[in-house]
Amino acid sequence: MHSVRLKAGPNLTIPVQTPFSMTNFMEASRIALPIGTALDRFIKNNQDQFQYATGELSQLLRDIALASKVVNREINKAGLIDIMGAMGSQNSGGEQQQKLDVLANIRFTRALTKGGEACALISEESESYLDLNNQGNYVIAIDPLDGSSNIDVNVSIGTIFSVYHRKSEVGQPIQEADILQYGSEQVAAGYILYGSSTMLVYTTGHGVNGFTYESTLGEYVLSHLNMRMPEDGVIYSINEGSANSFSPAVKSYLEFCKDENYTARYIGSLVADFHRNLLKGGIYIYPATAKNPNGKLRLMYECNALAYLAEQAGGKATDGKNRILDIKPKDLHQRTAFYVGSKNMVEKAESFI
Ligand code: FDP
Repeated sequence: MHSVRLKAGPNLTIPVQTPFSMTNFMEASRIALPIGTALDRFIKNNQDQFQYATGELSQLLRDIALASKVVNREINKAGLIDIMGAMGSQNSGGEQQQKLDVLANIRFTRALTKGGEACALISEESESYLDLNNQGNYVIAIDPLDGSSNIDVNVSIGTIFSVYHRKSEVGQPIQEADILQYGSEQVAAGYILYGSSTMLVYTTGHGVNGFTYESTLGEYVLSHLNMRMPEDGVIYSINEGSANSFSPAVKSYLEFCKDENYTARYIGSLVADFHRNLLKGGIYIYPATAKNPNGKLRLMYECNALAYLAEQAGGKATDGKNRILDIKPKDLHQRTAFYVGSKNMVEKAESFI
């Protein structure tokens, strides 16, 4: 033990005992500790699992990761500069656009345009799809910033993305068949959760892996290898404020949850509610309501990606009856009821519908 003297005021010094050997040991272990596998290396090491031109998908994922780092930086500055609050404009669904929604849309669009791998971009923020580059092989559907109502109050928000391989030949104009694909045709999907830490979670159809953003390194580092959603759980997430307009079946399922003493958790940010249920087990439900008779959530850039991730992690996703990934989209901004989470919980909920 060493003793050092700290100045506590103009004339006062306080002796402090510092365990130097312990400090040195901790510092040495920190330095010796491996950082872990960075996202780039992980993508590269697993390229051969992917059926198409592997380098392109890797580049796409890197573009998304890079844009998410910029968005993450802006979100972290949200209280300091004028990027909170409404833009005064509306998105494709007639909802108020927040400044950060618009900013995130610009960042992801720019990254995907410059990357060159994407030929078209479907976004919650744009009425029709964006024709990016006829040479690109991939169609991306994205909700650049999900959970808008939580932006101004420092609560977790997210980005959700789906990746499809185009059907038409490269160089030809984009066709409707390139855009309106089944969720089951996704070749990759994922989300970024801007929470107490920022995480990127994705799948290319070979399980689900999660990466935590190490801000001092500017890298996503593998933190959750081969994520599995528990088959059962005790958490149910639903906006019960709308319960008056739920169907009798949904109401009875909620009674069942209460009889079972389940725990209610509803952040109101789909990505955050999904992520918690992925780790702990649980069910997220957004059913049809009087206000949203077809459900509120968007099939193409919210539900499909999460349904793919859920299934890849051993969970389940339906609209109450049908597998989400088997719903044929007729419209870019189509809505659906959404039941997603632990397999047994989703099946139990379905038995009420
Ligand atoms: P938001 O409208 O705030 O963007 O995707 C839409 C979404 O959030 C989900 O993230 C969230 O789970 C849900 O809507 C919340 O809707 P309610 O406020 O109707 O519960």
